[in-house]
Amino acid sequence: MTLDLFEDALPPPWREEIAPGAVVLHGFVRDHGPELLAAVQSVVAQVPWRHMTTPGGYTMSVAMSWCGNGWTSDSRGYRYSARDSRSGKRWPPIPDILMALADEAALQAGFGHYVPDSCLMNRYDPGSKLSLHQDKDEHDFGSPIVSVSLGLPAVFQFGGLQRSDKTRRIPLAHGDVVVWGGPSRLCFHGIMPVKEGYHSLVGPHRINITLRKAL
Ligand code: MD6
Ligand code: FE
Repeated sequence: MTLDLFEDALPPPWREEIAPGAVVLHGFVRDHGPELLAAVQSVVAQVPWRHMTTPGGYTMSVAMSWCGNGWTSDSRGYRYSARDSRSGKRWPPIPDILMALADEAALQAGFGHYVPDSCLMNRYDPGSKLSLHQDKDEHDFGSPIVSVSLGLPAVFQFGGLQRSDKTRRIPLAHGDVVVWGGPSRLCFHGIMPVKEGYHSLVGPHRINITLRKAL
């Protein structure tokens, strides 16, 4: 698929390699906020924001929604599934604009064409955070993750393969895209508590969209 949706963002957004296999495309989708937010809202209308419980029994401060292969929980815990185990219905499809964005961003970052099958969305209200974690529930660690930041800024923590490894802090702003794979794919990472603020398009929130190959 060739869409020139993102072409005007190409010359040259500031491309920053934060680790081998992890690239920040600063401002990559800065000019596409309204369409991206509309895509998020169309998904959230079908899969309302929800605060998940961690395996340790904590309620997450981040609210989540998803499309493509989404989360389901059953007696075995959380896992990716094409369907909502409660209703038996498929989760909504990934909007075209997000599929196009994932492909363009993965290409720009040097990973080649990319067809994700899962999209998780996180909404952070001021004070919300995401503790250090690894993304390891996907079946395919060979594919990168494309991560889009919208709304309020945040500080991304990025460490190594051990939880105790030193982390660096990378500021992420509205319109930034992180593409992350290869030797970085299983690195610990998190989001520091989001500061109070108001974004003209998104309001008092940060929204993160991650595109993945999960199944
Ligand atoms: C966030 N992102 O930016 C949380 N995971 O709100 C993630 O946890 C993440 O950005 C894997 C790859 C890229 C990410
Ligand atoms: Fe993650």
